[in-house]
Amino acid sequence: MRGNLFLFLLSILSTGHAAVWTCLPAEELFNNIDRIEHKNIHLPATGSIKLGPALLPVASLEETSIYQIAADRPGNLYLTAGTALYRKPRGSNRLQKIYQDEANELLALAVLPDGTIFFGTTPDGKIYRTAPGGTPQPIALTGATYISSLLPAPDRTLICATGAGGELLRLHPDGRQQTIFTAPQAHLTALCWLQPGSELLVGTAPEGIVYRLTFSTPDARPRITVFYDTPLEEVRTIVADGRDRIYIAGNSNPESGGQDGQNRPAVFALDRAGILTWQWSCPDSVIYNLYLDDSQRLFVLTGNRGIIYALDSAARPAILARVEESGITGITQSGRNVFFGTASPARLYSIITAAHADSGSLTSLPFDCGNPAQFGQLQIRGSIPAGTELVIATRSGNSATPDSTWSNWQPLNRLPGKVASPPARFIQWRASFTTRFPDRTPELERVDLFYRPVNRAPVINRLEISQVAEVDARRGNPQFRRQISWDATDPDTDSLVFALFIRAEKENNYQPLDTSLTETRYELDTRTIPDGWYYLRLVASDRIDRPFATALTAERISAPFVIDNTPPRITNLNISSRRVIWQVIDELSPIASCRIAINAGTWLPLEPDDGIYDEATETFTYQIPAGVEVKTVAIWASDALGNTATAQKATPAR
Ligand SMILES: [Ca+2]
Ligand SMILES: [Ca+2]
Ligand SMILES: [Ca+2]
Repeated sequence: MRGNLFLFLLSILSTGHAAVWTCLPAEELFNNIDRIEHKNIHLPATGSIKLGPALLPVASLEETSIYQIAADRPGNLYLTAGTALYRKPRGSNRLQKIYQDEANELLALAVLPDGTIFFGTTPDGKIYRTAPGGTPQPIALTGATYISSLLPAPDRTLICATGAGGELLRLHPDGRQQTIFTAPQAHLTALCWLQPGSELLVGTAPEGIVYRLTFSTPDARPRITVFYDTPLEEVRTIVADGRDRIYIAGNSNPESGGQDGQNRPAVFALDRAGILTWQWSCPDSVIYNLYLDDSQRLFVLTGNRGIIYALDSAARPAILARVEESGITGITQSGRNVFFGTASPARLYSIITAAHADSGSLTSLPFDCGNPAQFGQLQIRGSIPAGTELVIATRSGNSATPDSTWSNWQPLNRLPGKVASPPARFIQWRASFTTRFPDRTPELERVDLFYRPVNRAPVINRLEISQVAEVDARRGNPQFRRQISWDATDPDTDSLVFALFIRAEKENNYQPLDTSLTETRYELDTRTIPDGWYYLRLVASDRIDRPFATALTAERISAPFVIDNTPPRITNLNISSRRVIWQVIDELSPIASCRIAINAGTWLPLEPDDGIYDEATETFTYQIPAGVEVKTVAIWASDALGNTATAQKATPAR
């Protein structure tokens, strides 16, 4: 295969505020397979996704589960399913039932190269033998209730793992039966030759111990040591690669509090000395079987999602295949084909690991842009060899989970290309792989999708003009320069520019004070403005950061406020022998304070006749103390904005 690597470099987009959703499908989807749709995809935990192996359904069975599958040298296949034994002749997809038990399950199966079949029945504990082309004959009654595993030995004897007495039996061709080991555990669950004839591994339950039995001669009692004590309850299966690597799969008992991570099913890789190289924790609820393929990949057959994982020599996992059935139980090689069987329901498949399925697809998780967004370019990193195709389609919607309100899938015409999905908050892609050559597949390592959140308008939270403090008004400190200030934000963190306007209460139109403010304050010199009541209008715009067509504004009108730069008037000042009387009148504002000085003396504070400074006209009366002869009177008054007035009067000469 020519490794055409199309590297699509990211182009630099000039759109302001473009964001990119980068998805590494392997990393993100391997652990989320229950949230995505995928079919015929090889999905590793890291790296590239590609077409999975070709899977072919061969036959459906009426039983619930296939237990074991084995093949003879010519390539005929044998399988046990429930209480039945089937044969699939080489080259035919028709299953022949060759044995049907009345009540017992056929958990254990062994097939010799010449087609001789052994199977064990549970719970009656019998072992049957079938010569090639013959009918099954019982050859042993073990007395055990479980026959869980049968393993032919090089000396033509048969090793039988049983329960619930934990007995390991050797069955001789003449029918002689010999107990070679009785484990302290109730169940012997798995058998594997470490060295055919002389070193045997025996898995057990419920303590998950694997024993090593060493035979000096076939008839001698074996030397027994513990090969490995797994932290799990059940040793399900043991596989040796014939060199120095042994794989043990174990399950925890779900009733003893498994499934919390620590007690997940696991695969342990050890060397011949029993030293652990790695262990892999399986995300599924049970491991049914292990299988080493020709390239030393380890297949892990699991339930209850119908997944076959492939582990490489460093325990890096990939989802190799997934079927509709909930469990994958038995597996064997026959010629160049590998066959596996399922449970719930029982179906036989062939899997061609050297060939890719001709099509497959996978969806991403929906991506949340945070707000409605418009979509731009989609780019991939991967390879699309000649004769293969990779089509990316997208759909969008405003609900976190895609439903009927989402847009339809719309494919991109080319890669990289423009996403056709309408603006929405969530988006999802689907990659469809096809190939015309079984040895070629597109690969997909990374997807980048550009989007731009739809512009949102600024928000003005406050608009105020400074007031003259009451204490300043009383002291006669007017403020001609008034501070206008505001708070404004943009939800997209756009830069804002402000326009400030003023309008007299009696007029219709606002007059601009400044239309390109970038600070959030403005000093208003009121001396250029006639007295009266006014409103302010502030317009905030994000046009600095947004193209004209999409820029948005917000506006706010202030509370009415008064401008008054005219002092009050002091009128009707009259002096008699007993008292001084006068009025203070302002055109616009309440009077704030008034003082009197007699004969150029100290300024004395006064209250109005009605006792409260609350009107634009206040009347004052000053009682002249007894014995004081008034020659001059001075009056000082201020209005609510601190504008001041004075008046003086002398008494007429007598
Ligand atoms: Ca904005
Ligand atoms: Ca005034
Ligand atoms: Ca008053």
